[in-house]
Amino acid sequence: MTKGPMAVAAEPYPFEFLPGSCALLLIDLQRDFLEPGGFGEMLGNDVSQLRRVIDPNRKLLAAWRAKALPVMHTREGHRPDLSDLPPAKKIRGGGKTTIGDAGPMGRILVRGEAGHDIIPELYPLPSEPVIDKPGKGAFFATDLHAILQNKGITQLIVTGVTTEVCVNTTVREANDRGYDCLVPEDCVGSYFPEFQTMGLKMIKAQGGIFGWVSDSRSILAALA
Ligand code: TIU
Repeated sequence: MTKGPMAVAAEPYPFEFLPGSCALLLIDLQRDFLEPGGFGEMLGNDVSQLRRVIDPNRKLLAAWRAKALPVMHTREGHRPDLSDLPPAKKIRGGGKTTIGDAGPMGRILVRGEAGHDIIPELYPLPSEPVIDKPGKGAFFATDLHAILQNKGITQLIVTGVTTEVCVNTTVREANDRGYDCLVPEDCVGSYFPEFQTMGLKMIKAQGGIFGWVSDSRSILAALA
């Protein structure tokens, strides 16, 4: 396929980029997942696997802001009274310390706590909607779909963590709701290198069954 002027080099084929209809959606770039001493590390995960996404996301975010294009952020977490925390999610894993308990940066994945908030490097501007979601997908039990529809958005650049969990779930939910999703591989991260690879392959397989995979450099080039 030929590459048009607003096409982003991507797999499995170029992504026809419509900047006015395309939001940058940053998934769960929260302190508890990315920072040393947070919940992610407490579970035994290597946070350096996630921290490499910070710089590419910062560049993409700066470009979106410079062009006044729509930016949205999500956070995974629950109400302080845990009324939106499914009991199954609370006890999954059988750990001593679980969601809602006191953790290294406040109560784990509870809204309003330090660890639940977005890392300072990628902190939202007051004008950028922040979607607080109780699940892995950003569409479940949130107003994201309504906000996107009201803004006339049909395409999403989905970045953040983790590739195979909240990024993949959100891309699948978005796909079923009619959005075209592009995932820049340097802007998404997994604690597990094999899941990073397979999580991206699953999106772009079978002719782009869930969407497209590219990188921040190709998106910035199309935007320039
Ligand atoms: N945001 C997100 O992906 N939540 C997770 O729990 N991810 C894990 O990989 N555990």
